[in-house]
Amino acid sequence: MGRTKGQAGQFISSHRIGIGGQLSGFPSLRTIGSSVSGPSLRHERDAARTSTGRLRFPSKTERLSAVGRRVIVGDVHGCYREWKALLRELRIRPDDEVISVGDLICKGPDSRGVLESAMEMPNFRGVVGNHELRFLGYRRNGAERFIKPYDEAAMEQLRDGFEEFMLFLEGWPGYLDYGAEVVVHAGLRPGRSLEEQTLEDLTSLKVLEETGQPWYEQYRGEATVIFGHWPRPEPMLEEKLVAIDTGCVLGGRLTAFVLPDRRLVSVPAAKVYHQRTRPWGKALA
Ligand SMILES: [Mn+2]
Repeated sequence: MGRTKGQAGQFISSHRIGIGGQLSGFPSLRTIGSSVSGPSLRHERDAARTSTGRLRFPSKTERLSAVGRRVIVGDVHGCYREWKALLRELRIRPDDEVISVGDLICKGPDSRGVLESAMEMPNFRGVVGNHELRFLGYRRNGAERFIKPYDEAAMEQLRDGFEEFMLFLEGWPGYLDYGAEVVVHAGLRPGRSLEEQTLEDLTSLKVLEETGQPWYEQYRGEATVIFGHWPRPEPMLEEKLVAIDTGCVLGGRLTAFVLPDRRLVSVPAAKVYHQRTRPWGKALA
């Protein structure tokens, strides 16, 4: 679905599906080419011959089920058990696309297990979160001087085969643009097109300095933005804004947003893995 110009000229995209979010000076993050099959290819493949020999194309409903669902998962933070439980709950099939909003790793008990599981999935995609970005930074600049206390456990978990994990994370873009929906880790700065967003904002934006308001209160774009990063006790489900970080690692829940039916599915955290240092929903996490 092509998008028209939104207010303040936001989020004009000529691509059906686009990915991106490069920050100049951040060459370690490469964009990958659009690898989501376009609907036309799918239709051709899924067309079946009828008894009269004519090609019969699937109906819209059949097409959606053939193409599979788009399952967008909130911040996992190494909560392997909940990650697996959520995928089980969703009855993930091979043709479903599973998309992480980023922050698959850090703070939780098993960053390695979560990453390995994602790497094995045929239709997995991720957008980069601030924690992945920091690990990619460690790889470039050395971790010693910059490492955060809670990174040490994840570092240890990822030590064996570290480079392979980093190569996997390096392939994640700053955003995924599906036309009617955009997936991003943290936020979009109002008044800028998708292409103009910085990786810093895409992975970390919470509050606008000028107004002290959350970025999404100023969002006037046409696309529905699905994002994580900002833990809250309940997901936010609005027409144009879907927030799905429900603080699993803090003892909350792991939440997925399922398209095309716009359904929220979540599983409870088995325990508090990481102590919450701020009230729910407050900035500066
Ligand atoms: Mn985050």
